[in-house]
Order: sequence, then structure tokens, then C-alpha cells
Amino acid sequence: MPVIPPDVAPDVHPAWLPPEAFRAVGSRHTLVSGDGPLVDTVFGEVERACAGHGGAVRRATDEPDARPADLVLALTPALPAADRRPDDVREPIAASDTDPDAVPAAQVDLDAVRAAHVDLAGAALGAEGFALTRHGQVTVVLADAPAGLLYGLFQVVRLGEAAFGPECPVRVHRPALGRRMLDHWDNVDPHPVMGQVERGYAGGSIFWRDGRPRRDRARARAYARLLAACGVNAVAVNNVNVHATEARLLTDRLDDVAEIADELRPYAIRVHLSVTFAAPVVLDGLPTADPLDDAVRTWWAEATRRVYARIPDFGGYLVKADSEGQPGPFSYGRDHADGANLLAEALAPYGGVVHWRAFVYNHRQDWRDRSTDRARAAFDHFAPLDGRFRDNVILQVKHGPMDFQAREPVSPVIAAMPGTRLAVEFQVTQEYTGQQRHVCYLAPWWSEVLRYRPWGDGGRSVADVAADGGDLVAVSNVGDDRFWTGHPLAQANLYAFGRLAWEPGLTPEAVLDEWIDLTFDPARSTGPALLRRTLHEVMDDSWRTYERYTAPLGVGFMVRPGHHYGPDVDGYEYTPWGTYHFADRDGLGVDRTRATGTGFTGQYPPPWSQVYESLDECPDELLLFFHHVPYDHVLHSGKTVIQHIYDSHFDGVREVEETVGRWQRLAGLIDPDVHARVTERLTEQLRCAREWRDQVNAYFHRKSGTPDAHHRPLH
Ligand code: GCV
Repeated sequence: MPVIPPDVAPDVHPAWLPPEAFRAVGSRHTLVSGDGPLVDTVFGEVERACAGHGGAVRRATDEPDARPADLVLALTPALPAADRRPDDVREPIAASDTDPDAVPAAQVDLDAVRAAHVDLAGAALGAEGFALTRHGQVTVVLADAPAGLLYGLFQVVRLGEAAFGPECPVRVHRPALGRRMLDHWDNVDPHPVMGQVERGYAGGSIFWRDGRPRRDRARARAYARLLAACGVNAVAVNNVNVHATEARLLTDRLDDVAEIADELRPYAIRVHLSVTFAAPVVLDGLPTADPLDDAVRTWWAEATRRVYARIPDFGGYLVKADSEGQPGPFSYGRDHADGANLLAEALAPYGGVVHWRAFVYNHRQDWRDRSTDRARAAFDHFAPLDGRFRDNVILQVKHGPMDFQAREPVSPVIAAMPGTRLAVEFQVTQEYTGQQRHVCYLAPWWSEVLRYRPWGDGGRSVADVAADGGDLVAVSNVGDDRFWTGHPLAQANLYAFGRLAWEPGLTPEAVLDEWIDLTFDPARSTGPALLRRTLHEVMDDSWRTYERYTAPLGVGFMVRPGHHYGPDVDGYEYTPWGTYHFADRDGLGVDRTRATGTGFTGQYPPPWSQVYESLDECPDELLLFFHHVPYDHVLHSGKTVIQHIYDSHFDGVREVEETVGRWQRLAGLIDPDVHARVTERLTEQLRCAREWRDQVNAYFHRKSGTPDAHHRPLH
């Protein structure tokens, strides 16, 4: 039975899978070979595409076609033995040898498949990989397992007409990271402060509303489809801050989770659940949640057994413990290895994993105490535990040591735990990067992080470390907004996350081109070059533009406390949250050196421990993260710090003004709804950027008493 692609409400934007994206596939003849639910999904996708674009699709078990296929999607185990033995040329594919007229067409298909096999030379494609080749007039996708066939189909969709061009040798595609996961910070019950989605900027949750599951099956299925098309294969369906109702998803509300799993499964996405460490106490009245208590271990084993009985392909648990008020092992005098291993032990018999977050710090710090450094916290808590975690514990580390700022160094934890599986966590939802009201294409930022080499040139990269652990994770930016992400251009961040998790070496520009091609179909627009060029101009550098008009030189925060939108230079300065800039009349920045500061630089291996320690060597963009400097300190750029602050804020706003102008050029070239929504968001972005510029510049002008060298208004 083909799986029918979902039909969402007509006003829901199709994101990167509009019907036009399937034109190249849907206008051709396709042969699908293999069995199983995911193969049914592949067949259903191609069938839908053909219905819209005039092509045809058949299964290898159907009556043979008189004409050869243009596209063959085949599972290698489903091929006749001859196809797996390239030296044997007698057997045609499937049942076509019963009809002599059909042999030539089937023979063409067979030859193409066989050629692909020869080229593969026995290489294993793995659980999700696929091989793609063009032989003669036939494009062939081979996969060892059904998920690979699904990803192979979406690769052909991505390539469009280019998939049906000249012959090309076989290319094997395998994901660099085994698990490519999105965490939803969605609440089942709306939280009185955080609402339905914590840090969500795209409406309500697509899974939950007012304490109940939404049961919008088509929307959930369509989400899964979008995710599969960019390579995501795991989703955690509820907030890491687990409140009373959400805690029950593990037990008496497990059916709600199972329903979501049923919608995501046809697109190869496994469901994970955020659980509270206190579950045995809050759900069953046990006197303790002590990880070393036998009754607690039995409780988790039993709860987990029931989860797998209901959802056999359940992915595992996600835990925020001893962090921002969430319960954890510290309450029982145990450490985080004890805590994580407790859950890992319960999950192990079923192949499940526990994602244990390293985001543990003191959020009740005394701002007067300059020796406590929030940046140090994750390393101080977790590095000593290296080697003590079970194999199915994945320590999930935010990419920076603080909290998803527009600029931070890479977290030193990533280099500190060779004996532990690590996942790197990004934030697609734009909590600190404009809240999906500002255009901020984050792929350049993530790409920089993934390429960073903690041990210096020649050493392994962050992407390599994450690949060893197996996971790249991100907080989703999706809600029930009809554009999915509020700001239509923020869809590119979601797409880019999936693509970089599959292939971290992709350039952000190439990923953006893929997204543009799928979403906007420039080839059919009246101004393809203008469309592409403008989108690149608007998006390529938008993260750096955002950085320019917000907190300077890596110092971070300066946002309105609570909702974190817009400027408030001293908003967090005298609070317990550990996020300070220490500006006074002489200078600003946080001294994190070993020589005179908090010693955070010592958490890095060489060469970075030395680079960050040294005022001379520290990169400009991170200067104020690592050093407290006078306003007249001269940067590598040749500017003083204070002049850099003024200049970058004027530049940032000018760039947003240019963006507004550029966007106007696209009126009439793209969907008017998309154009209007982005126009509306740009108006707010420009207002907010000016506010940032004026507050930050006025603040530092007043503190430093230094005039702007270019005599611009500083208020
Ligand atoms: C889910 C930041 C956010 C919180 C979030 C937390 C986390 O502190 O502001 O809303 O909580 O990170 O990552 O757990």
C-alpha cells in the first residue's frame, strides 16, 4: 500500500516541498523495487508527484512497462540475485522475462542497476545511505535499507532536472551523523510565562494545544516529510523543562506520544521524550528518585518496558537535570553519571539512548562574586566524569559555553571528554538571534562551529567529535504558524540544520541554493538571477549583520530579561543568571584568563588555551568574552574597541536598511504572501536594529565619554 503524502490546510505554506519541487521526478517514469513501509512512502511520494506532473510509477512486481524507466529506486536486498552478481548477465529484473516484448525495456533498467552495482564494488550503504548514478538514460538510486531509499528519493528531488542529465558515476551518500535530531520545547499545558512553546516564535505547538494532543495528523505528517527531506531522523516531542502534565507522557499519557510516533514513522523519524528525573516521585509517590536506589531502578525499568511495548521504535529519553530548577541527582548527593546511567540502564535492553544535557550551572549566582563563571560550569561538572557514562548515554552539549548567543567560543566540553559520547546542540529557534522577526540565516554560524578544530590545525573538528558520538541536535523553530517558522526565511535555518547534520562540510551558500531551488523554483520565475542573487544578499551575511547591531565582540546578552528580545544593556548585569559584561567608565568585558581572571581559558587544549589567554592573539570577535579591556584598546582591525562599537552598530543598521530595499525588488517575483510576511518582519527588524544601535552606542558613549570619530548622533 503506498503511503499517501499528507494534505495540509491549503493556507499552510509548503516550505521546501511545493508540488513544483517534484516536477523532474513526477514527469518521468519511475520503477520502485523493494518492500516495506518506508518503500511504500517512497512509492506514494512518486505516485503523488506523477499525478501532478504526468509521469508514471510502477513497482518491480507490477506488469512490466514497454518503456525503460527514467528513474529506478531499488533496495539492494530486493534485487534478483543476478543484480547482486555483476558477472551474471542472464537474469532480467523482476518478472519481466515472462513477456518477451518487455525484455528490452526491462533490460535497460537492469543494465543500469547492474552498472550501479559494479561501480559500488560491494560498498555497504548502511542503514540510511544510498548510491546515486546515471547510466545511459536511467538514473539509479540504490539503498541497502528502506530509509536510504527515502533519502535517495529526496536527493533526486533536490537535484531536479540535474538528476536526469548526462551520465555520471556512482556517488555514495551516507550521513556523517547517525542521529539528526530536533528538540521541541513544546509544552502540553501552556506555561503561564513561556506559553505553549518555550522560546517558540511561530505560533502554537504542532503537537499540543491546551493540555491535549492536537491530533492534526496531516500537519504532523507534513512536518515529518519536511524533516525527512532535509535528513532529520529524530524528534523529542516535549520541552526539556518537564512540568506536571508533561511528566505524565511517560506513563498514563503515553498514548499521546504513540499517536505522534505513528505520524512521524512513515518518514523514518523516531520519537524521543523529555522526562523528569523526579518521575518515580511525582508520578508514583516513591519516597526518592535516588539513582542508586533499587526501587528507583526497578521503577525506571518497568516504565521503560511499558514505553517500548507501546512504541517499539521509541528513541529514548532526553533529560535536563539540576538545571534552572529541574530536579536531578544532586538532590541525592549523586553525580550526573549516576543519574544518566540509571536511565541508560533502563533503555539499554531496547536499544534506546538517553540524551543527558550538560547545561548545568548555578542560576542563583551572586553578581558581586566575580570568581564564579557560568562559562566554566559545564566543564567543571562533566569533564571529571569522563569515562563513567554507559555506552547509550549521549551527553548533549550546547555549542557554546553560555547559551546560544550570536557569538560565543566553542564549548571546551567538546574537547574534554574522549571517553564519552557527545552530541552538539544548536538552537534553530532564534531565542537570541532575532526571534524569527529578524532575518538571521544561521548556517554560517553553525558551519563555523562544526569546522572549528579544538586541538588546532590538523586536529579533529567539532563535526568529527559529534560524528563519533553520533548526534547533532537542535532546538526546533517550528510552530503552527502557516509559514511553519513565523518568518518565512527562517525555514532556511531548519532546512540547513538537517543538511549540515547529514553533511557538515556543505557550505552555507550551497545549502541556501538548495533551499532556494526547492522553495522558490527560480528556474520558472521571470527573474531567476535576480531572485537568487537577492536572496543571497539578504541572507548570506544576515547573522553577521545581526551580530553587528547587538552585543559587541562576543560579550553576549544585553537583551531584555525574561523574553530576551531587544536591547537592555544592563538588563542582566545585577541578576543571579551569571551573564555580565562588567562595563564601567574605563572598559568592559569578562576576564576569563588564567593569569588574572576566572581561569576559563584553561579549559581549552592548546593551542586555543594560549590563543584565548593572550590579549594579542585572541580573535577580535571574541575579545570581550575572554578579556576585560579599556575602551581605547586597539583591535587587530586597527580600531579601538569603542570606535568598533560605534561603527559596527551604524554598519549593522545600514545593512538592514539595504536589506529592506533589496527585498522590495522581489515584489512580483515570489508568492505575494511570503513577500508580505517578510516585508512586515523587516519593518520590525529595522525598528529593533535602530533601537539596539542607539541604546548600545548611547550607553557606551555615556560610560566612556569618548566621542565618535565620525561625529554621528549618539544620543
Ligand atoms: C528550555 C535558556 C532558555 C530557556 C531554556 C534553557 C535550556 O536558558 O532561556 O528557556 O529552557 O536555555 O536550554 O534548557
